[in-house]
Amino acid sequence: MKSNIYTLKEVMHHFRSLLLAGLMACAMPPLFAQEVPLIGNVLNRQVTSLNGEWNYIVDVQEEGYYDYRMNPSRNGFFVNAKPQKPEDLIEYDFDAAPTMPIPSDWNTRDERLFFYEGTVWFKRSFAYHPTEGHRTLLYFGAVNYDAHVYVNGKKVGHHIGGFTPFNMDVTERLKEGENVVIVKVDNKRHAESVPTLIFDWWNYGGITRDVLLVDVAQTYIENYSLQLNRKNPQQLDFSLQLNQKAAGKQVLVTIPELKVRRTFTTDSTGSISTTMKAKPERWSPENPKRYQVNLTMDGQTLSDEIGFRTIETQGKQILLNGKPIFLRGICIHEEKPNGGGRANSVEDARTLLSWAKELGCNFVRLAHYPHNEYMVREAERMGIMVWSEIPVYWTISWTNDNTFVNAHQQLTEMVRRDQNRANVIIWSIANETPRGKEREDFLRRLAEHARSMDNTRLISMAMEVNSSSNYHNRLQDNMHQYVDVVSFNQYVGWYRDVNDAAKMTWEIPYDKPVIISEFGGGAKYGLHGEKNQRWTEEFQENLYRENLRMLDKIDGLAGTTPWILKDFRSPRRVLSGIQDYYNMKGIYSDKGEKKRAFHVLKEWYEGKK
Ligand code: GCB
Repeated sequence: MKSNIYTLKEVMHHFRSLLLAGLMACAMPPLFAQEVPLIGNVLNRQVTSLNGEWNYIVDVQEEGYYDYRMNPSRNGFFVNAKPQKPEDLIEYDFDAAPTMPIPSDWNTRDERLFFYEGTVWFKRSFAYHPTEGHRTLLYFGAVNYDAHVYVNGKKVGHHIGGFTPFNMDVTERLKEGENVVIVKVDNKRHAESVPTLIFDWWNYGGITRDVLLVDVAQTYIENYSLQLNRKNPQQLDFSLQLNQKAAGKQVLVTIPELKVRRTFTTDSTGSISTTMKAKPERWSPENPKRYQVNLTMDGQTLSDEIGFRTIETQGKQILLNGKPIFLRGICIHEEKPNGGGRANSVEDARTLLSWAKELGCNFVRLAHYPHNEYMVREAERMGIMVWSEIPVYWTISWTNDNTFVNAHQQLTEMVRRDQNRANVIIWSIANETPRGKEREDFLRRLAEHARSMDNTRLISMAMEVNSSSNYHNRLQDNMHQYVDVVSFNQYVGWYRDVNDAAKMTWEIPYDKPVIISEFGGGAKYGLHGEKNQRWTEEFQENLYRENLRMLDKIDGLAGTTPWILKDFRSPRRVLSGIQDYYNMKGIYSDKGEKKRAFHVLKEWYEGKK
């Protein structure tokens, strides 16, 4: 019988949960007045790019931020001081400092910074001419990991999390003529961060995605969502949010190809939530059809290209537009081919995605964090479905409230940015995380939050199996109840004997589709030998053969995303002559050369079409 007497710890725990739930329910007040909710569809807005050469200063001891007693300094590098008199002592000068192109990562841009994890300051000047009655947002596609942003010497925002966008309204901070933006970027790892202290990819630091000035009206469309209704394929569900609680604003929605032309009026919260009739062709890998959609308010039009599809599950099947589909996938890190560095361009996206296409993929798992917007949009154009993930990974700190708030925010920003992309079918909230009661609490709340923001996509996470005997594997994970698709990683043939593959049996006791979200092994391109010789292409080829045979026996297998498209940089992979700081599990080399396993997987995918 359960006693009604609670320990102090339980009471405190309960209280904390209530407090956090409350905290999450109401939007958290920003620390800086300039921090405003993320705008959607930034790429189709009126923008001025601040990409290009930025001066940078490497600041190992954060001399530019703290004084010698470690108190935040009022006169830090952000004031961009210049000597006024010959005797003035100022021990930094952005304009004399070297430059690097933004977006990029410092690790591959400056040889001295290859392994560097710490603080670097960036500065750029730009000319600005205010437009009467307009507002200006300063938008960052991503900064890894901790960013303090200053405009003309004043702080305008602080953002944590290396893979999602954020923006600030800097209208009042800008002036006619020359302006200066300075960003302090710190990519040190911490136990309470997301991701945490250890992770198997390169911790590329810097302003890794686009920096844009966005011109908007006083009252502007902050974000919107346009989706095909799951139950009624002749109905579109539309919602829109203005930046202000402005009632009575008229928004004209047109979709010329579908002859849709409707005007809606905002309510007292500055929102619209409605439906409209339309009969669009469905977006699918075979027919990645998108429609031009225009939203016009106060004479200004915001356009987008939107695809319409449904994605749902039925028992152990995934249904795209009502029909079962097998997800022929591959995992990808956001890294440029040929020497690494963060990828962030249409060209990078096309290269990586065309390699996946050549393999026969209709699906990619963008691991282990949200990738740049070009990647998602290009995949949508090319007919490739996407699994998008937040970096809740390995030793994540389940009990730290700040960690939860951080993960929650990254999830919000991921969903808000890509909520109109038809190809995004799965939001993933974690990868290989340690079990326990606290985990359940943390991940349940994330899953509920994802669903409350977007109930039109599937939720998953990469789990792990426990073997109940040597060769019998049973997936037993309480989190199954919060996801739509059960996914797990397994490394038979790499972290355990390849000959076990034929003997393995799998039991997934849930009536849900199954994705094997990782399997694979390393090989050095061009290294040949017997199939039992580790690191050879033959070893990896045999591992793939054995694994694919094994996968065919898994009941309810709805797809797989082997690990990984191409070799990628990782500080954990130190074996000289073989790894040299690369994880070698790519089926392409870093240069795009196909290893033998490529052909095995491609052939298997042919059979899954
Ligand atoms: C995993 C992780 C992935 C690693 C991979 C490996 O299970 O999810 O991030 O890179 O294994 O290569 O061991």
